[in-house]
Amino acid sequence: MTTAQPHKVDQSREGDVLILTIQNPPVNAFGVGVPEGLHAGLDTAQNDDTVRAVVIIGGGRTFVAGADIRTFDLPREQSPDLRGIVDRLDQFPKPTVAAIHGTALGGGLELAMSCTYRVAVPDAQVGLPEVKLGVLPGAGGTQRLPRVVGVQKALDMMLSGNPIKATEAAQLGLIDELVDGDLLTGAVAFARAHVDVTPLPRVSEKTAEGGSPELFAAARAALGKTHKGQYSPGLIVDLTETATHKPFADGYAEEGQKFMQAKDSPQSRGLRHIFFAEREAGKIPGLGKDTPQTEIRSAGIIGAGTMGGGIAMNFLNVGIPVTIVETTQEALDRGLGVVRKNYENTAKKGRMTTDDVEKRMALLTPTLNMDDLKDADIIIEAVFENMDVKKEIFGKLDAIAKPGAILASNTSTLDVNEIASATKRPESVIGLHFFSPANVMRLLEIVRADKTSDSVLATSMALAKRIRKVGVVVGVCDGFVGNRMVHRYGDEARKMVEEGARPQDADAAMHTLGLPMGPFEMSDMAGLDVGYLIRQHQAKVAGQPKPDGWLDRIVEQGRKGQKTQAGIYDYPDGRKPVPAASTDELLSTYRQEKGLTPREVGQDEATKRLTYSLVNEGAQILDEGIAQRASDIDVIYVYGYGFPAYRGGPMKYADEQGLKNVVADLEKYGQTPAPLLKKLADEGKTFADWDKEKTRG
Ligand code: T1G
Repeated sequence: MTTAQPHKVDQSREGDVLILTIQNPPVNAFGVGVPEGLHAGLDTAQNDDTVRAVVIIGGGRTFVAGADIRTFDLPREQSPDLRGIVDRLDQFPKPTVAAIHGTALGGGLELAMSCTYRVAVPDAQVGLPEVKLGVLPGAGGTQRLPRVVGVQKALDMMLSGNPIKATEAAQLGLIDELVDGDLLTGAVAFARAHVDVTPLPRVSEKTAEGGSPELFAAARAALGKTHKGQYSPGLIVDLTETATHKPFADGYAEEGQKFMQAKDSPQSRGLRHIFFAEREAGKIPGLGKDTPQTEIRSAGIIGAGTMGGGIAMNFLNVGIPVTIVETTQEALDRGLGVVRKNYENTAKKGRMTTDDVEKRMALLTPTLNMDDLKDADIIIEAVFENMDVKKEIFGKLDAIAKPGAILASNTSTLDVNEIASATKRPESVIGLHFFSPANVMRLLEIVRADKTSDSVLATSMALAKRIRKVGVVVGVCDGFVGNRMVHRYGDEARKMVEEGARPQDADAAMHTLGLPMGPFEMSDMAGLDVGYLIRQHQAKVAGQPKPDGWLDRIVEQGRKGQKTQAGIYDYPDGRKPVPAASTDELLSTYRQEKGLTPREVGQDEATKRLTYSLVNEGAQILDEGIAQRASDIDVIYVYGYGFPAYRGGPMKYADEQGLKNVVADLEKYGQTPAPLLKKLADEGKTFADWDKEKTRG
């Protein structure tokens, strides 16, 4: 008989076993109502002598996926008391069995580790991902995990934040039994088989094996590289070390304090912001689950260059066959060769088998004939950035593609409305802007053209998730969102150098902020000639004089960037940028000729000018409706341009600095604040406020 509790835990009986089923969809986060329901269940178990064991299981698709992240900023007394439950289970007088399917993550695994036993279905996953939210396991995880799986494995799991499969967890002793067949049946049988065990085994009474001063020193040393600029990883190492030489209670108390410190850090706020922003980005007002979608069973790609090949890999990786078109056999062979080589490199690193490589390559069909795309459910054009060429291709596709096929362009800046005008089916045309390398970068800008149908948009969003991309809907304008903002950022960086900064000063400022590359390292990597040709073309079209900026002069010296081993920087080893004397000389001559008096540009000024140029353009983009949310812009910058997730993205970073301060600094350094930014600052609001008001409609 099941008695549904006013809380989020149902109680039922299987003979002498009490079953507590957590019902908090969609992922059984340990939210308000869950601890209360578990306490009610444990009271039943404690006060009823006919109950000899307890099974705790998740309702729906998973066990507990962790503490409810939305409650982190609640006052302590309103926050669900996970530690209270964990403490009670740790000392519970009757055997308790956590029955795991789906995921047991964070507080979910901590809950399970405080039970007497843990059983799981083989495809379940367990882990402590708290570091990805800028915190640390706060309900005993740093003290229990090392006591179960040993110090090194515990550090690997807590610092990577990645889950392990239940099969591996069983080998490590973290899972006591794998259940083939029905989980609940298996868990009840396991509980029954252990009702007479005394004393009950308790994880908190084990010892954490395998620690050593060298191991912890190495773990700390690695953090500078693996978790640059982050706060909670160091605390995780400290607490793991504590678990090796202090009593459980002491380590547990220390963990509680350190968790509260980490939870209130700007880095945790940034990482939690991105966690939810990524999920919000997938929601499009007006598009619900009932929006019809096309089933994508096959894809066609036009162009087997770096982008076309990389895009193809995303489909092959999830088993979607791809027909790839080129104009010459040589280009086809080269393109397929690159795809194969990428997979073989992955196989060499042990991340896939040679059999996997062959399976993926077997799904890739090369052809010189565009007619072979006639049955594809989606066709992605990935040729070079020329409108005439793209329109010609889309005109041909219009005649070849089957009715209802999605016709997508991978353009990074061009007008998707104009591309769509080359077809008689503009409702089927959309932009899918992949970021290079397309098989690695997770961001996918989904460019909604004026006539793109809801069904094509919904299908594209679902496809993004299926091919493991983070899809963000953007509107049509030059550069959409990411590249439009980066153009402004590049303008400001070039202006700073005109005023006296060295390129490496601008790049260093961004490194300090946590970006892997600054504006000039990025330009050198992309190729300086790309921007050069755009500037020359734009000046010609506008009837303006030929541009003669310092960067134009560098290109005219034949220094096109990393690809020519010389650009703004020199590349003696082919990859690592080294400040170039020739750039210093060119700048000195340039400034003399232009009558520019160089001045020192400090790091604080450089950071503000560069970061706020992104924020300012982002505010303008929001105002024009090109992006749906400020948090969407954050997702674009974190996943597409390496903005540190622990800063939350440029717009979140601006909120943290205070928009009034951002406006003051923009004006101080000669940039005009965008009207929306100015308005929010004047009203004492944040971009987050704007998002809330906007989504409230
Ligand atoms: N809290 C609140 N909401 C959550 C949540 C969580 N822990 N996990 C997911 N959601 C929401 C999510 O926002 C989305 O909402 C919906 O559930 C589906 O999620 C003390 C402090 C479990 C692998 O970090 O990794 O425990 O958009 O789209 O792709 O030590 O969710 O539908 O409104 O991601 O199937 C540790 C985070 C917390 C796990 C499922 N746990 N979640 O993936 O669905 S900190 C985590 C995930 C902690 C303790 C500490 C994934 C998933 P909406 P989804 P999915």
